[in-house]
Amino acid sequence: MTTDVTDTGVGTIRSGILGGGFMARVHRAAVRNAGGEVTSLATSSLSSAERVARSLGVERAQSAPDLLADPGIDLVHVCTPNATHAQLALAAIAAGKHVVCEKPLATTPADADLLVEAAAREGVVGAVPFVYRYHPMVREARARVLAGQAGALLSLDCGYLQDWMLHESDDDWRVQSATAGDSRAFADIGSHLCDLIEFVTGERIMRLTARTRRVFQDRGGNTVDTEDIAAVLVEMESGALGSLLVSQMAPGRKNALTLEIHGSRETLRFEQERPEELWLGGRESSALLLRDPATASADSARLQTLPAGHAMGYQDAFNGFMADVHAAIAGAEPEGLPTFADGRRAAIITDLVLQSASTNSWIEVPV
Ligand code: SOE
Repeated sequence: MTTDVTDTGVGTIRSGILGGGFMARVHRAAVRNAGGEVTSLATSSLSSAERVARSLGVERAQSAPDLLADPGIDLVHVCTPNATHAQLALAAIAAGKHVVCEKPLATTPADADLLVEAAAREGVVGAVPFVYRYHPMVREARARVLAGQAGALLSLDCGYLQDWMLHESDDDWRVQSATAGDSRAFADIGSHLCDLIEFVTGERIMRLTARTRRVFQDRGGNTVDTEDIAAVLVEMESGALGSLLVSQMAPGRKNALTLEIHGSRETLRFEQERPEELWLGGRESSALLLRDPATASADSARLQTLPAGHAMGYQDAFNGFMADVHAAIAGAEPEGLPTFADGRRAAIITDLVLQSASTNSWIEVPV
């Protein structure tokens, strides 16, 4: 179920996308699904913007300054290399635009602070696509934990594994801190994992310790100064202990986010590559809960746009996120929308992971 913003007097929300890679394609599809329009796109050059706009069916290619200044654009999507996120999002807010900024929201906590403050000051919606919150079975897990069905939180066994940076030739702007920020793997995907842990458990990470590994020192002539792998231990508010393994060099793991939560009554396990399922482990028996609107909790049911047995996936989760962004612009307060405050939280945790790795110590995480 999506909120039809045209019924709320806001009219059709018109988006402009900064960036032309994979995420630009995903954002465009989600905007259209939400009833919005992508009217403009900008990349690093007008010629490439024209090519990408044509391929995505976007009516106009503009320069980034022209797009940001365009009075016909309501919502700006920042889908550019990490190190440019903060400045572009701040410029969009200054122009009175709502903003969806790809993670990491900013490469430093200080810049993330500026963005949270600017969005609040200008009264615009600022959202970060922690879209795994929008898988219906993640909402089922959250509903069970918050209702006490899992019992007291004891421990967590989580990971986010990919393999697309495995080869030396897989280098791109992400391998260097000048364009990616000081963290790569953890900022890119560890941020999703920490957001999901706190979202599903309803608890904050209180302290952590981390080790990071950089496999290549050099890729294709570029010095690599960002990590490929991070191993993190966390302690939650309840005292529960968790292990997180984040790697972009795990052969065969394409986008394997796994969240396993051990409660005193039941274990819940969600695997992003099997998003229709939630495994419920018990001392006497276990079960595999399959997505079904007929038996869903309220917060999960509202995200279910397909009947049971018709698999919903990654783009559906992104669509659910974007529908909530449009609803928020229309004045609603959708449950679980990840905002710039959540993006700042991720920037803080990422910074502390690097600090812990460099000092080989446990570090307190501010609430
Ligand atoms: C690449 O690691 C990536 O596209 C991330 O940037 C996304 O946030 C994640 O959802 C999928 O993988």
